Amino acid sequence: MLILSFRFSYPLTLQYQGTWYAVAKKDPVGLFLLDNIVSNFKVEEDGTMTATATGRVIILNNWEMCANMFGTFEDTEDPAKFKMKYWGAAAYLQTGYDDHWIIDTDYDNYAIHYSCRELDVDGTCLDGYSFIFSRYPDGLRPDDQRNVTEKKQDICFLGKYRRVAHTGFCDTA
Ligand code: DAO
Repeated sequence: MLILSFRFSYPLTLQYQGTWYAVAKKDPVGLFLLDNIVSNFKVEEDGTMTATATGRVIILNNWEMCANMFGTFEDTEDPAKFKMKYWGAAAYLQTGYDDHWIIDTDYDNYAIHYSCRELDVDGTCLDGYSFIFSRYPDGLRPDDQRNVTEKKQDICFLGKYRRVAHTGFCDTA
């Protein structure tokens, strides 16, 4: 089991609020969010965390659009490991209920999120996805790269990420 070595509990979650740009993603089977992925985290008055995310998707084989997604997080015994219920603003968008772990963050620059949807018989992850988030749309600071690479290795996803472009596709005027 992966032991998280940073602190993620109230009131630190308050520092986690705000905008995060996905700069890299390891896709699950049946990938959904393609690029221009921007997430916004909020801590509600009762202390629970919620998030919105937008991103370019292609649905019904060929229809390219911007998906508006919502997520709510249920606590587990580990303050950085959540169950995330998510759904789209429209009924034809994906819904799900995934493990959602925050593997590491410094709150101000980078964050690594991980989800394993299906475990293999040997305990490795058969179908999972991961986002590398930055507070900046153009990528991680060089100082954070080494740390993020180490964590990608810890979750056995090293070499499986693709860059997430930000072209303004989902920007509203
Ligand atoms: O892109 O294949 C995929 C996985 C989609 C997960 C969508 C979750 C959206 C809800 C809030 C995001 C918080 C990071």
